[in-house]
Amino acid sequence: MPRAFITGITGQDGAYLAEFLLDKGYQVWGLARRSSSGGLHLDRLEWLGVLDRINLVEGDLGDLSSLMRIIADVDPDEVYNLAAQSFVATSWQQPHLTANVTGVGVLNVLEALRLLKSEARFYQASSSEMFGLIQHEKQSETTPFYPRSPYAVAKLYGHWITVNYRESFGMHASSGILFNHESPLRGQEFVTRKVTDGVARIKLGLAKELRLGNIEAKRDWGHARDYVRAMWMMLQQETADDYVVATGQTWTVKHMVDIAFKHAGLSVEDHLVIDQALFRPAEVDILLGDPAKAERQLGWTPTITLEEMICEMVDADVARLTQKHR
Ligand code: NDP
Ligand code: GDR
Repeated sequence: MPRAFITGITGQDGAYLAEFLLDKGYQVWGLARRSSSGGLHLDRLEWLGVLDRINLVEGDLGDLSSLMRIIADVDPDEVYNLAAQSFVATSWQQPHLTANVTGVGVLNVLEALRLLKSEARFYQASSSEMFGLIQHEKQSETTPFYPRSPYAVAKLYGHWITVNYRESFGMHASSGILFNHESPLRGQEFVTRKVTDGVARIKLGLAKELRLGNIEAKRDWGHARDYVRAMWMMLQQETADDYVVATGQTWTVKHMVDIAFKHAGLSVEDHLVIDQALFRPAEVDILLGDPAKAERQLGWTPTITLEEMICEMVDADVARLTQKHR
C-alpha cells in the first residue's frame, strides 16, 4: 500500500484529498495541530466519513522538529503540503504569521524530506493569487507573477523554494498553481461559502441581509473534488513539474451571488448590502487560468460547473442549518 502524508488534512482540500487517496488504496497520515479548546478541527473529515480511516499525527508547519519526527515515523511515498494560513484578507492582519506558515513552512517540509526521505514525491499547494495584478489575459505556467497581498508574497516563496529544491537536489517536487476551488466544505470566510451560508440563513428566516465587499472582482472557480485529483496526477508523473489547474472561465462575484439567490428562490436586491469595510487594501481584480498543460500532460479536465457547485453548496448549507436549528 502506498503511504501518503498530508499537511492541512483538516482543511477543505486535505479532507477531499484524504478521501480520494483512501479510495485509491493509500494509507493516509495527516498533520493536526492542538488547540486550547482540546478539539482538533475534525468536522470536514467527519462530514466525508473518512475520520476513522486516517492516522492523525500531531505537529505544526512552523516546527521543523515535529515535521522531521513525523517523516521519520511515517516514511511516506508522497507528501502533499496543503497547510497554510490561507485567507487572503487575514494576511494583512497577520503578515508575519502568514510569512512563517504559508512561506517558510514550505521550506520546513522540504528540509525534513531532503534530510530524511529525499526520494519521496512532494506536492506544494501554490496559488493563482501569485499572478495578482495579471500580466497576461490568461494565466499559464509562463505568466510572470505580481503578488498583491502578504499571502500571495508568501505563496511565491513557497513556489520558488519548491522549484529550487527540485533543481538543486533533484527532488520530485511539483507545484500546483491552483485557481480558486470551493465546495460545501469551504471555510465560511471565503466568498462562495459566505454567500451560500448567508443565502441559506435568509431562506430559513435566520438572517435578513448578506454583506459583501467588491462584487465586481472576477474569479476562475472550480470544485475542490476535481482539483485534488489534479494534485495526485502531478505526483504520478515520471518527472516533477509545475501546472496551472483552472477551468478557463471567469465570472464576477456578483454572477456567483445571482446563482445562489436564484437557486433559493430569493431576490438579491432585497438582501444584499455592499460594505466598504470588506474591500481589501489591494485587490486582485480578475483571474483566468489556462489549464492547457494540465489537460495535455496529466489528462486532467474539470467536471463540475460553477452553477452545479453553488447549487450543491446552497443545498448543503440549508440542510446543515435546518438540522442545527431543528
Ligand atoms: P483551508 O484554509 O481550508 O485549510 C488550511 C489547513 O492548513 C487546515 O488544515 C489548517 O489546520 C492547516 N494549518 C494552518 N496553519 C497551520 C500550521 N501552522 N501548522 C499546521 N497546519 C496548519 O485551505 P484549503 O483547503 O482551501 O487550501 C489548501 C491549500 O491550498 C492552502 O495552502 C491554500 O493556501 C492553497 N490554495 C487553496 C486554494 C483554494 O481555492 N481553496 C487555491 C490555491 C491554493 P486547522 O484546521 O487546524 O486550522
Ligand atoms: P481569494 O478568495 O481571495 O480569491 O483567495 P475569497 O473567496 O476570499 O475572495 C474572492 C473575491 O471575492 C471578493 N469579495 C469577498 N471575499 C470575501 N472573502 N468576503 C467578502 O465579503 C467578499 N466580498 C467580495 C474578494 O475581494 C475577492 O476579490 C482564495 C483562497 O482560497 C486562497 O487561499 C487561494 O490561494 C486563492 O483563492 C486562489
